[in-house]
Amino acid sequence: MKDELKYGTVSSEQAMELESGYGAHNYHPLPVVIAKGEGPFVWDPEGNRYFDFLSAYSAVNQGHCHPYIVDALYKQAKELTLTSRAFYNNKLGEFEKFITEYFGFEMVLMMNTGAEGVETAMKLTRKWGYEKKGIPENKAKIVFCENNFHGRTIAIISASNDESCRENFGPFLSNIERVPYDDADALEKILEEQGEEICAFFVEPIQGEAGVHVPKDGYLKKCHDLCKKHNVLFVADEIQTGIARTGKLSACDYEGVKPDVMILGKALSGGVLPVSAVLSSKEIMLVIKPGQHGSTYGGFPLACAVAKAALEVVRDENLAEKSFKLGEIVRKELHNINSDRITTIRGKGLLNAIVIEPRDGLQAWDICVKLKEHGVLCKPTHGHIIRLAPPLVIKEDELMEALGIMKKVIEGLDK
Ligand code: IF1
Repeated sequence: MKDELKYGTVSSEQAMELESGYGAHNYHPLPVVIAKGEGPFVWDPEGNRYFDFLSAYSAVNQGHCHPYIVDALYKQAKELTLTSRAFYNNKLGEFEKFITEYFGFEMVLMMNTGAEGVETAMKLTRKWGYEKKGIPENKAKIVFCENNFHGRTIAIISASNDESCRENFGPFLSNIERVPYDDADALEKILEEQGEEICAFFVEPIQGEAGVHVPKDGYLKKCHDLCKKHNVLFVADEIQTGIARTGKLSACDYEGVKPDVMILGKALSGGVLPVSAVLSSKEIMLVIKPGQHGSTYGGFPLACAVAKAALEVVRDENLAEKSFKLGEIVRKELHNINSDRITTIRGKGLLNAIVIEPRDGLQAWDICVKLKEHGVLCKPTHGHIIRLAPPLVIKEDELMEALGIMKKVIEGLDK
């Protein structure tokens, strides 16, 4: 009898074979296996160390396995993990007060994944549209942006124009409109034409998946004001841009915009377990009555303990200020890379991306593989864009070391 592999002792080779043999092929991971994480670093089973420049798509802003967050998980896990909302528990109410005061809203509805947060916001804004705005039954429309990414449920991909997210998953939801991103005039036009039946406008303050597209200054403010004028709810999806990632607590803070509804996820729990939150006002939130929406794990005691600790880390370690300062260093150093393969550098705080011109058969993917071989992990999005998003706890000298590796690898392509 072949020795059963003790769980977690597999080699990189074995880990990749096992995933390929037993797991759905719904991802195409970079050929690297992670066995341990600490701060901005991860290690493979063979002990090689890498800088993590993806941060699990901005879910690990506080760094891998942050001791304060893991300790909160450990303490709560020994006390009480899950009650369901059939009963009260001693953690949810305290956390709801904490998070609403932390972000400046009146009420919160806790869910688990980001997609569930977006779905919740879609249901909430529709219900508000019927019961508060007076939109006729089943006529409510929601406006999204071209090239959005809000998750992978059927309702959310109904709003997507990315064929790879939609192919053969139809039929899709109706009453969904899309306008070009970073074009307030296009939003104004649809609001003037169909505003009576539009309940909400959903927007990412920076489009992450589309390639870290930063809109022009004032775009969010203009959209917010247009929504106000047409009695349409402004919904900010801050699942990737929130929690200090872009150099402010929320990306909307750059324009002083307070969304009617804000959706959080990912780093809300510091990458420890899935926690999402929909924040809004009492007037909007209370349209959902008991029994009309929820989830077994939504806001469970373990999530509340972990998320409170994760937010305390963001506050006490000044991660927004760090992200802002280090982000300026990143963009400056990227501009110092002497290679015309890099055609664009963009981002805010520690959410950045470089656009790589494919040449000599070398795509962004190949460059990511070379970077991996030199100890930096990142991944391309949409073929030729490499997103660069290290944990916000990275130290300046560590950041400079990683950027030095990028400079060496990318300049080395043309030597
Ligand atoms: C994948 C992308 C990033 C998000 C925004 C909602 C969600 C996400 C702005 C849904 C999730 C993740 C999903 C993950 C890869 C990653 C991603 F490439 F898919 F688009 F980050 F850009 N709103 N983004 O970015 O949250 O349900 O995943 O918790 O699906 O491949 P989730």
